[in-house]
Amino acid sequence: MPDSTIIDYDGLIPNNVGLNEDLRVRKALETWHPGYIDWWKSMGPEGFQDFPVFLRTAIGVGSDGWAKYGFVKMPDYRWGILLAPAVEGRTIPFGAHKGEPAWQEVPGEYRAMLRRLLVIQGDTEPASVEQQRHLGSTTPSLYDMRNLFQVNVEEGRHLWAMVYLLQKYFGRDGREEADDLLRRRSGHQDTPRMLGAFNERTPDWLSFFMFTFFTDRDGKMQLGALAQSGFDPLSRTCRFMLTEEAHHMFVGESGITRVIQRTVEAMKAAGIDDPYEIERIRALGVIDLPTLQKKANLHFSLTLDLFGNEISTNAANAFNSGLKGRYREDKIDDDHQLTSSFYPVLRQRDGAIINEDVPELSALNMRLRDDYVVDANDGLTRWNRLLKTSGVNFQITLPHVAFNRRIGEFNAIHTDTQGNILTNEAWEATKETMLPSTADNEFIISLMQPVREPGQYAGWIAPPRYGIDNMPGDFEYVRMTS
Ligand code: BYC
Repeated sequence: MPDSTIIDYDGLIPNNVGLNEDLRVRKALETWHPGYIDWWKSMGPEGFQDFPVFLRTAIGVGSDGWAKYGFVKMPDYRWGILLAPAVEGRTIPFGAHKGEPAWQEVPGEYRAMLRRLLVIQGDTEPASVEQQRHLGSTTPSLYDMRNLFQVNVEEGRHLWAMVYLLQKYFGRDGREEADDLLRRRSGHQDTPRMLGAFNERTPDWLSFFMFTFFTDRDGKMQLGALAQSGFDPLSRTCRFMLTEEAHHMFVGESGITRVIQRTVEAMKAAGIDDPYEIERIRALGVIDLPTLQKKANLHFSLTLDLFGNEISTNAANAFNSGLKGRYREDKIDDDHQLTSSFYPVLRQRDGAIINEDVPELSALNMRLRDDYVVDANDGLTRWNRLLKTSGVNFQITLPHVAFNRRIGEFNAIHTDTQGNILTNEAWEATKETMLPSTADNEFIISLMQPVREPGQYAGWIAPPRYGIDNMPGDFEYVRMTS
């Protein structure tokens, strides 16, 4: 096994998986590389590909000092294949094979299931880059533009991570899947991305911050569950991806915090106490809090759909076979086989939403979704603390999990944000009080005027508290000359 603490930067593809000695996989990846660069140039960030960006590049896989910062033109970014160090003697942590040595090769009987998980995970990564590709031209600052591009190049690296596993362990069909990952397009009528939320548009920066807060957090939960996998290369891959993922959620959480901060500052300066004086607040050029709440309602509900059906045989099989665990499986104190335990699932029965205990194995999507809701709520607490200390009488809340759903138990009903079931007529009459209306979206878009002077910020968002890598406030994070 190659020494995974040493990263080889000499070849075309930086890696710590010994690509130099693995000629077949190296050749497959080098063959895939030009198609990836073509995809990046045509579907990646629009318009700023030749400008140096202050980016972080992974240079190690240890817990400290794993990245370095420097100016890079995005197409020259060193997309590498990095796995967290192997844990000696690791065993399969859950399911029917619990306690057996972790797999270093694909277990034949689970090949198709594993490939499907890799493809779905891989598909989300380029999808998000495609969704965000137009945002550079309306950036609120160079700092934010740099963060957007950082997120984008790392999603690109996460695609490489899945493509490596496909190419290395799945031969010809892995190569075909890798090619298809570059062929599908977010929102395309004929060749869409695989999961619903990854075909939605990200037309403005508020959507971007909400997406990185809510949808990247699904990434955190799903990668957390895959990091437990008994297929060791997947576990190690996901463990390293999670290191990068933390920054993406920071971008979302701090982005919304800065939006809230600017709004409450402007309200105070104008002597407005009532957050529902929407027109007066909008006239100040900031985003009113009820609109922020509607955006949170939208992005939360779209993201819940990514957890699949509450009751799922796929999820049960993935767990039983040792491929996909629960979030923080290693911290849970039970038998890790779940053959006789039950889990409460929210269901709709005869016009009411009720809790029903079902065999836990079949409820694993629901359990992961529950863990997600707790995690998302933690993030909201920080926004609400800011609102409280600023004296504005408003709190951002998560809507009920049945609200605005397309997948799972609640896909055929309408509810309000409290989970009260609505008739179609009541839904049509009230939905624009709960989800962004066309007018709300137009207002947000009207604020999206680019600001590209170092140290300057659009009027609807406060500057960050700290620079990237301790850089000063007027640092030119993206150099506007090629
Ligand atoms: N849209 O048994 P079920 C990230 C399909 S985000 C469309 O409940 P399962 C990131 C489902 O495929 C994390 N179709 O499914 C974030 C199945 O179809 P088939 C991404 C959907 O497998 C930001 C059928 O419905 N990673 O990393 O238990 C930026 C029956 O459903 C949807 C993963 O998701 C949907 N929303 O659960 C960048 C991890 N939901 O096979 C990146 C890998 C369900 O019967 N994926 N369907 O034709 C999985 O673990 C599971 O496949 C899912 C679905 C949780 C997605």
